Amino acid sequence: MQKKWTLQKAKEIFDLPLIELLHQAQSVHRNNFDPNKVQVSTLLSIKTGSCPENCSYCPQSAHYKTGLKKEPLMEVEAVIAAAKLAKEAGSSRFCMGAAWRGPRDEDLSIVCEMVSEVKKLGLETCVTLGLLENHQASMLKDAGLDFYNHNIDTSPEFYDKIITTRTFEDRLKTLESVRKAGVKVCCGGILGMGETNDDRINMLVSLANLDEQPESVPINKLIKIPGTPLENQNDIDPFDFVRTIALARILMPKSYVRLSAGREQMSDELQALCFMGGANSIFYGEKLLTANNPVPEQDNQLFKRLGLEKLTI
Ligand code: SAM
Ligand code: DTB
Ligand code: SF4
Repeated sequence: MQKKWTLQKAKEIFDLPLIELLHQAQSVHRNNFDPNKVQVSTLLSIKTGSCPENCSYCPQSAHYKTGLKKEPLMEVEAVIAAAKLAKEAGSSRFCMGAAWRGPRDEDLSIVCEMVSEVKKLGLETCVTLGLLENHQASMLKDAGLDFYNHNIDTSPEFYDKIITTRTFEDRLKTLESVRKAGVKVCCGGILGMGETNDDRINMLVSLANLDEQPESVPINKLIKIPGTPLENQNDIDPFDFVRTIALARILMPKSYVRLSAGREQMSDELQALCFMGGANSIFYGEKLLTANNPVPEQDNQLFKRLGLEKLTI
């Protein structure tokens, strides 16, 4: 059983002088990972828009007018073609996302087919489909799924300021089903939604104190989507962003900490500080699910300038 982190201890770490915090995070990182290797995942939205949930940040929620083009569940062949391109571009993991509250079994069977086919290409597989029942997690496991992404998004205290159509506990229940089925967990959140540093710390303590820590921890920076309630949110202080990454590294030493959505709005220097603080994974490819990501040439250039290499599986 791993040790439980207290809020007070986590806060002390978060509040260290920045250089000391980065040093501690980098030391933890080096004890557990090659410091110059970055894991690379590519996303594909396999079902887009019309989501019944009211997540205040999300372009795909049916509650907000974001002008997004809706798309039904993709054909398996088209998904395989996208996965092949991702592999050729150097991605090691392919993550398929659907804008559902949770899947219906009929749809899940099709997603299972996508998972088996993508796995055959030699890629790690990940899906994010919303809330799952135990039997659905097992269906995905049987199809060969490696990771399930399901974010807690923020602290338990701030959660209902952002989403009211499902609870923090609902999310934890799905994470339990995923674990029980033997699928690895990808779970993180979003920064810059108006939460305090205490909320950020609480979110990380919640993740770190799960019975088993998530293997992947995506830290997203809010992409402000016109039409959503958070479209005019103030930006997070970039140093608080870096502190949150560094704290994630220290609290969850063996997890891949992914510098996720929002990199298009970050400077190269800020991204470099995040890698220094222990981030060792990114989303790669010009699109996230529906929003833009830096184009691959730009990321290749950044990796070259920083002497970083893509991790191969
Ligand atoms: N519908 C599923 C769910 O919510 O679990 C899966 C897809 S959902 C789009 C995956 C994650 O993307 C969310 O949990 C959230 O953390 C992140 N996300 C969505 N919109 C975002 C935005 N505008 N900025 C940053 N992250 C965002
Ligand atoms: C995660 O934490 N971030 C990714 C992935 N998991 C599924 C999604 C980011 C979505 C950003 C907004 C969009 O592209 O629609
Ligand atoms: Fe739906 Fe997921 Fe977007 Fe929430 S984050 S509105 S559940 S697609």
